[in-house]
Amino acid sequence: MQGLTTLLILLATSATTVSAHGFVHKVWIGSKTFLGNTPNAEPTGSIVRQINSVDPVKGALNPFVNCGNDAQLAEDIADANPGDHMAFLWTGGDLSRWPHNTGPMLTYMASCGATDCTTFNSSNAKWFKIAQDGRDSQGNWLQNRIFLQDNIAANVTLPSNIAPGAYIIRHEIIALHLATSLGGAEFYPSCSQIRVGGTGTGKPTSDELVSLPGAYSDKDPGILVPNVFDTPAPPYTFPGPPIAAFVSGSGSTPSSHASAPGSSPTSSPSSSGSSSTKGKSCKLKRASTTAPASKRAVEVKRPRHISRVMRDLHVAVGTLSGRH
Ligand SMILES: *[C@@H]1O[C@H](CO)[C@@H](O)[C@H](O)[C@H]1NC(C)=O
Ligand SMILES: *[C@@H]1O[C@H](CO)[C@@H](O)[C@H](O)[C@H]1NC(C)=O
Ligand SMILES: [Cu+2]
Repeated sequence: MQGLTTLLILLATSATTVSAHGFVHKVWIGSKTFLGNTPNAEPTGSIVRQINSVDPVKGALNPFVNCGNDAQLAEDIADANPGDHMAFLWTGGDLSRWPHNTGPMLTYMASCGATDCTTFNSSNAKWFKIAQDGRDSQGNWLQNRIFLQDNIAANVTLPSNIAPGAYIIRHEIIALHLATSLGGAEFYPSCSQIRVGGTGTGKPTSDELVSLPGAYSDKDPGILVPNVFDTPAPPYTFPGPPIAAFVSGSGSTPSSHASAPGSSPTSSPSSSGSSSTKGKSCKLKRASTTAPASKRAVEVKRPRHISRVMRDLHVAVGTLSGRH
């Protein structure tokens, strides 16, 4: 019994470190870099709407599913062009590496109407989806890449024919390590303000627009996922609407990244080409370089095990302290 207590305390101690949650620390748009404000820090000018806690948003109907915990208007808006490569660097609150590795990453946009977004309250915005990344063809979550290595960001390509205007771009990680139970999924949304130029004509249709909260339910198959740790990886059904049709018609190559082997059509498509086109359009300079293919093959074996450890740590902490 004493041994068990010691083990639980050890687990709880290490879990405090790994479950630091996080926020978007950096955004790249084309060749420009923007910093996000650390939650609760004195804000400086940014395009990223500041949140007040690194903790996950829990519950699909939580108002903070909109843009993150108590998200505030941001002062700045970034210029962007259709087809630009964007990247979102998620870190822990102390700028350590992102602590989660299980679950999808999704990207939505909403028009700020005639405003420049700096005064636009997004709680009633109408959102459309432009990208979603699930698992790669080996069944490994793309989210796991940002967990495994420093300075790996999530990549998104702006639709190449999107109509000009001011938009909120909402990048979201859903962490599923506790999603085997109802209400366990952790939502991490982050909103940035961009002004898209060009002469595109691409717009979502009205039936592709959703509210957030509103687009998700706690019982959605991509949010309550009892089989999330099964091997081989079962098909994954993304929550929310499909990617807006004008996006897949934009000329980017749809990739098969999101679907596990043998997955059903509902589990695809993936990231509207964000994975397949990023190599060409990506201008990022990174401290850490992509691992060679041989090394990557080794890495892809690790995550399952880590997922389980992470889940167990989280469960242990949840049991002990009611966190999460
Ligand atoms: C937006 O409106 C909602 C509901 O009225 C309010 O709770 C929230 O604080 C507002 N957000 C901003 C960023 O002003
Ligand atoms: C984003 O793109 C960079 C550069 O190609 C790559 O190293 C990185 O792994 C990508 N991120 C994800 C999450 O796939
Ligand atoms: Cu967590």
